[in-house]
Amino acid sequence: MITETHAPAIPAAPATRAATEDTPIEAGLHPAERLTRAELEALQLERLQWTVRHAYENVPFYCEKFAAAGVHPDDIRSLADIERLPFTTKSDLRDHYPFGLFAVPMEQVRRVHASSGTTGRLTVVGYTERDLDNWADLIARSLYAAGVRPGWRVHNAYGYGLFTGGLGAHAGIERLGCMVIPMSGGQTEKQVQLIRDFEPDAIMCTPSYLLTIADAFERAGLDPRGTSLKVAICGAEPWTEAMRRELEERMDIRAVDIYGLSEMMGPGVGSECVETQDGPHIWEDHFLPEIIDDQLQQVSDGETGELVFTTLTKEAFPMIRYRTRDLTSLHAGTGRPAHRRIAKITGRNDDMIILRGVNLFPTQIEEIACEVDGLTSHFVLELTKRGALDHLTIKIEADPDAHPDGADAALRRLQKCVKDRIGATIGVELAPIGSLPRSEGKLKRLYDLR
Ligand code: DLL
Repeated sequence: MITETHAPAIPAAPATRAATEDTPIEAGLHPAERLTRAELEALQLERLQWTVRHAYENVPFYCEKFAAAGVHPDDIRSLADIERLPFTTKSDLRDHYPFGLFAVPMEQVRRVHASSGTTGRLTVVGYTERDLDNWADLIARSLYAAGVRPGWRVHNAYGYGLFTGGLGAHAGIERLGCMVIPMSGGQTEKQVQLIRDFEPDAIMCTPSYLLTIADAFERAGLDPRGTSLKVAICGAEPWTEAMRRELEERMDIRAVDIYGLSEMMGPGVGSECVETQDGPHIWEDHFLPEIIDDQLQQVSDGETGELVFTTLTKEAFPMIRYRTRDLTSLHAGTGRPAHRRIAKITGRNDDMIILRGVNLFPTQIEEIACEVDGLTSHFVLELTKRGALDHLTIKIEADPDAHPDGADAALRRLQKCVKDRIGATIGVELAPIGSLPRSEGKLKRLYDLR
């Protein structure tokens, strides 16, 4: 039985503020981006109360979990009361495969997406018409924040299909009033050709795939700085400031970070403003973020921990306190002041490597690899066992333009830098140029061979 299908609407922004702050950027802001923090929090509470009741009344899993935790939707009287609710994890999605966590009758579901993850069953998510509408709005808002404007051409190289990247971005590009080039991932030579022939203003793809595309331009004897592209909207995998600098420099573009996950919606849960490039603003009118520590307790803004989200408007697939496994911290908004930002994601707590007591993430190696002269950012990490101990080896390609004799010295600099900055002793090996797998979407860096 469904009592109220729709989440409470966004109140219109007060007319006086819109009239006095109508700078060109302000003019394109969504009303929810003009709210004060207090107005936003009032909206969040109203929507949280709706979501909790919607999940409780329509998904037996939530009803049972709330009962076991001794909490009822009536207990949610303030945003702080969210801590009374139980967490949801990826295994809950797998256990209810395929549609067990859907909160509306299947006739109201207009689309599903799914992700395979690294292990086990697919996890499936669903959307009503209104969910899809909200999603398109959020991508349009994200693109606008990235500096994309109506009338632009946007080359979409996120994968189409069950992955949320391609189709999710697609609808939002059209929603903003842009022309979409629905290229999807792969066929790199063709990507190069279409970027030359169709002259897009913006590109959407993973940061590692953008690097593959830049390489392909160079291989074809073309200058990647000479394209029509002005901005890249990159996400779907962790990437570093060093990688951002490399992409911006090599392609003469601005690279902006877009964050999201299927369980919340897909791309566009948060996005960075091109003016500040200081971490994605979470669109807090649709998603309520929290950061928790190892003991699963909320920590304050500024402190690092695991990111947890509750959907605020999702009809088909509400998620209560979903543990993302992504490690980051929350910070006050800048470009969109009422909406908090997340710091660049260092990694997921399931891809942390513990090497003789030292914790490290593939992104920390990326940061260093990008900085060492004579090497490229094409590398993989191999984890092996030597006797009882774990051993990590980085296999990395040398810069083809650097002097071949310098490669060994560059490798030693890399090894020393990892030791000095991270405190870990790792093995280093040169891989023949062009031998390592190139990204066509999400790049796999770590190979566990233990
Ligand atoms: O990757 C959705 C997406 C598509 C986001 C396109 C951005 C652009 P999933 O396949 O469910 O969804 O993977 C979600 O990818 O929990 C993070 O670990 C990682 N991730 C996504 N965006 C970023 C980002 C899509 N900007 C998982 N920075 C998330 C770091 C990211 N990690």
